[in-house]
Amino acid sequence: MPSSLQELIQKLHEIFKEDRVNVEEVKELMESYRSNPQDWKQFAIFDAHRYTRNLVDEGNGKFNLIILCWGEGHGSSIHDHSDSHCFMKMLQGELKETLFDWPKGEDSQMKERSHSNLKENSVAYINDSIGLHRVENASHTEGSISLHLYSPPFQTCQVFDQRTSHKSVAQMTFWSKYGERTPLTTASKENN
Ligand code: 2CO
Ligand code: FE2
Repeated sequence: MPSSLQELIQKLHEIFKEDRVNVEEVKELMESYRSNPQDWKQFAIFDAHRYTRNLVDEGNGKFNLIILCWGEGHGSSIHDHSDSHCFMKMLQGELKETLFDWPKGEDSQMKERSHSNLKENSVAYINDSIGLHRVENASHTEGSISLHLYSPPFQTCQVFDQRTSHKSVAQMTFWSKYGERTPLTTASKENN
């Protein structure tokens, strides 16, 4: 059982040396790490307006490990995961995950398939064959922090308008890398 985030990262590096990903193994390993703010607080940089994506580790090119900080009421749009595995572990607070089917036609409303509330230390998993999701911090009083593993790493995803099913491509950007705020660029769009 990893006793720190550093140890978890080491074990993830070992697992991802293999070409095939065993989803259950990764999920169980991430679940077995008990969140300790001392391990990750240097990466947990919030913004007042939007959830932030903070790069922690590049997994030898096999995965990205990212800490996401969700202020009160912050949420993502409905999005896919660019054919990658997505593991999401709660480090602090709670998040609401809403699942959606891929839209069948254009100009139709996207119906919510199911909801779940992700609690501290739990791990959720999604990929494009499972469907799409929206993730939000429904709390009006507490921030939430989650640790995401994406394999293989990706830089863009598709985002969907719930009312019309229209999709567009969003760039995924980092608010910080290795605990250092990313220099501002002219790119205006952060996250999806
Ligand atoms: N996929 C979103 C992102 O990386 C976060 S929702 O959880 O997968 O910005
Ligand atoms: Fe996601």
